Amino acid sequence: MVLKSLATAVVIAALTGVAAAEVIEGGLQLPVTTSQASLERLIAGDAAAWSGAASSPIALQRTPPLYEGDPLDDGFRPEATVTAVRATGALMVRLRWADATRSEPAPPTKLPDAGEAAIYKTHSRDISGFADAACVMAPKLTGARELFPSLMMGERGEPVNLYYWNLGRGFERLEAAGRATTARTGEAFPGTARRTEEGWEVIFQLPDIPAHTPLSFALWDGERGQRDGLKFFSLWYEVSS
Ligand SMILES: [Ca+2]
Repeated sequence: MVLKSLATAVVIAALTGVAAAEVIEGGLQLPVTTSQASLERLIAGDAAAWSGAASSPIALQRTPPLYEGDPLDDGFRPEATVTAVRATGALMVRLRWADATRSEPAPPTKLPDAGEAAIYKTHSRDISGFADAACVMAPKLTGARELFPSLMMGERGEPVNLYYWNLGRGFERLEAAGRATTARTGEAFPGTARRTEEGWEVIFQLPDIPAHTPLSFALWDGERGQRDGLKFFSLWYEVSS
């Protein structure tokens, strides 16, 4: 009787296993395809090199306004997809999203100082404009885990790598261990960005991050005044393989 009950339980578990696993895991899955294509072709966005890889829609949230005058959440979320390919010694992540505007701060301008014409004051940034940007966040502790770190840039004891692209600054790895701890490393990493008919396609060449590591994605539209913590962001997606 016990055995039969046990067997029945196993059958029920087998029949409902997929749904149960989804509930228990709780996390979103990021399918990963293994590719024999060269990193050069993948990072160049070569259609044939990426052709076998599945693209998944990214469910995006928006952070609440952080600064006075920041726009309120109007409910808009850009259409976005992620595609991941494991290649020689790297995890290639391609983000595509809709963005009607190519938002780039104006380059620094030199204005004559009020006193002497020979002295020039350089404006380091045009504060009226913000750059389009994107980021892939990964915990430094990679691999399978029961609990995911905080989406707020990790937390103490749970540092994260931020693979960040910005139209004005290019590709740069940042680090953080909690909100407002983001630090620049001065370290660049390979990536490409190009305008598409819909918006942006940005390809990140990440280290060979192992299966089951969670990744989270963030997008900024400079046209909407987005910068720093004001952005679109996703929950954690677990790298499937
Ligand atoms: Ca834009």
